[in-house]
Amino acid sequence: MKVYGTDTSACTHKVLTVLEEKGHQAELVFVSVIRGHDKSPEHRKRQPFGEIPVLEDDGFLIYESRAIMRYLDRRLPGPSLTPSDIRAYGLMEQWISVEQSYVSGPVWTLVRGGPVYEIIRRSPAVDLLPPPPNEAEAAQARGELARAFDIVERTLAAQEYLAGDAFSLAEISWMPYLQYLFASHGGHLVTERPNMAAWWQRISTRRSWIKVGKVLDSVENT
Ligand SMILES: N[C@@H](CCC(=O)N[C@@H](CS)C(=O)NCC(=O)O)C(=O)O
Repeated sequence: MKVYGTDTSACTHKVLTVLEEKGHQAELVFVSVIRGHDKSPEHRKRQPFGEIPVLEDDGFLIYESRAIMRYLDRRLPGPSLTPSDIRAYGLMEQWISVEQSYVSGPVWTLVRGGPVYEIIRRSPAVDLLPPPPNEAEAAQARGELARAFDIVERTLAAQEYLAGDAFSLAEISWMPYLQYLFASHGGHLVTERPNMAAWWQRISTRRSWIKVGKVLDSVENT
């Protein structure tokens, strides 16, 4: 298998974490957003929207990070990351959807206001990038995250993981964004919520995440 992306890309992290959890090796083919690789005709044949990641499995191509997570979980042997109980399964899907609908967007707004984005903006692609948020936009993003995180906090008062009593794809869909939030002066939104802080401690110390969860630290790695 091949994964097209970079080892500091949040969307690619979801795919790499599932692979690690499954104990499966895949080749990471460096396709950099900042260098414009993702918009090349060659990459658009793999991903017509010009984004990363893409998975190639014996000639079969699939894109969209959350679709790839689900594909890999069914495709590969190893511990299942999808609950067998139908209600827990539904909750896993609910929390993946919450991440996509209410969390990743405001996290990126805050990332654009923080040190990681200063690194990204040193790249030649700076003119193609949106500007950092103004204070009103950043405050709105913090408010949106606070609302979502309060809901998570209440959920985690009664259970250890989003879907119930086991780590699942729901955690893997959230972790890359939380990691980037911590790297962008937004970690207090997690740590000031005790249940969420304990959950983050639990999931971010997993062997898979320790290996995968790298935040961009230089323009060379973009
Ligand atoms: N919905 C896509 C989003 C992928 C995405 O946003 N990838 C980013 C890097 S993490 C990217 O390729 N950005 C390029 C761009 O927006 O032009 C997925 O989940 O795979």
